[in-house]
Amino acid sequence: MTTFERRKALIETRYEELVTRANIPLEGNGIYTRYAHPVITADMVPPFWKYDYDPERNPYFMERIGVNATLNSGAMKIDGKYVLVVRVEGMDRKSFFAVAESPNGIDNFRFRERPITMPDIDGNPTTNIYDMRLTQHEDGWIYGLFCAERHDDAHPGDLSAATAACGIARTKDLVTWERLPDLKCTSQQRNVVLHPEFVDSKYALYTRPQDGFIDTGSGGGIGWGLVDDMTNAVLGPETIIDPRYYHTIKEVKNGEGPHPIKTPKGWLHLAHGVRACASGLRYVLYMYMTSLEKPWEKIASPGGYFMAPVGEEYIGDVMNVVFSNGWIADEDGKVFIYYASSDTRMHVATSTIDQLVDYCFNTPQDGLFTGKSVEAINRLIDGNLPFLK
Ligand code: M1P
Repeated sequence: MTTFERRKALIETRYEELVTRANIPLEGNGIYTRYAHPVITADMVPPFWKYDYDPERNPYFMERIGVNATLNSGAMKIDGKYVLVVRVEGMDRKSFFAVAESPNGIDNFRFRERPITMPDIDGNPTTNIYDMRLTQHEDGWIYGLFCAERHDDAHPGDLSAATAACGIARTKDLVTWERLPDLKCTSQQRNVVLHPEFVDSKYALYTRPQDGFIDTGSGGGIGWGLVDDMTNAVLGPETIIDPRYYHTIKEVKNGEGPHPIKTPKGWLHLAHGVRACASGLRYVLYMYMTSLEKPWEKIASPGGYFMAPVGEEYIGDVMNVVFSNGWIADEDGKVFIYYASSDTRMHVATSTIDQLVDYCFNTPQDGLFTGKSVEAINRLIDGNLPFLK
């Protein structure tokens, strides 16, 4: 057996074992169920995207193109399949999108034959694209909104100076994409999400105004704004609907996750909150709900985080991060929450609309002061005492 044959068989066997591995639910806090294994890792990218399969050109069966991470994925259900538009980051630090599908949403995810070829913008190529939020809009199109990153040429001497804009593309099948002009607005935008329904006959966006590429600066939180036409999207006045607060999980910044899910009790939102600590930034997930009639008006705001990294989730390229930009609500009320840990790999957690709405309305709000936190615990204890006798 040649080196080529031995290594090819080994790599393919390992890959096949990984993509067919059954996932195992883990009993948790009663709000959602985590699973034992990530749903997508860099090792689950097909070997034929990475290795040259010609024994003459590649006698040692060496990897030619490496993948660094598979992370922040948009999600939707199409033709009965659970589909992720994964942010795949190559070893060259460039991210691109690729579709992976599963029959059950919790394991057996496989990438389609090729990554997405995202058309670029004439005369203004994008250095990096990532974190797509998918929206099946009532206008009939599937939109993908993502961060489009370019060097900030206003600072020619600074190679780290970058700009973040909201890239926009639309498709009917996730295969062929029509790239539309980036969102026109007054600030940098990395976390923009399209609401699935028209509001006053306009497209509605959840935004996150920021002063710079990393810092939100004066940007006060998750914003809301309307757009007349997605083929030439110009953001109207932005209002902050979910502000940042001192000494909370979203002190430094926050951002809408996937588009909210419509429930009988209101729009259910998943978002990320960021705070600073000695080891850097800590990214956690939190939830809130807004009114069905006025999706910009908050009606429930459970305090604290919904999900933070545990175990191996703490470790990766950017430590202490969980981030979600994709979830799927099944018709029977089951919800699949797809989240990345530490900018490295994708996981799933499952719950139901009932549980998540219950969580939103019955988790005490953050009282913003330590005394209020103790009051909330005492209220719970008072209610529990009769049951403890
Ligand atoms: O590294 C954590 C995350 O940082 C950014 O998110 P935000 O704009 O909210 O700070 C993004 O680069 C995101 O992709 C990344 O996961």
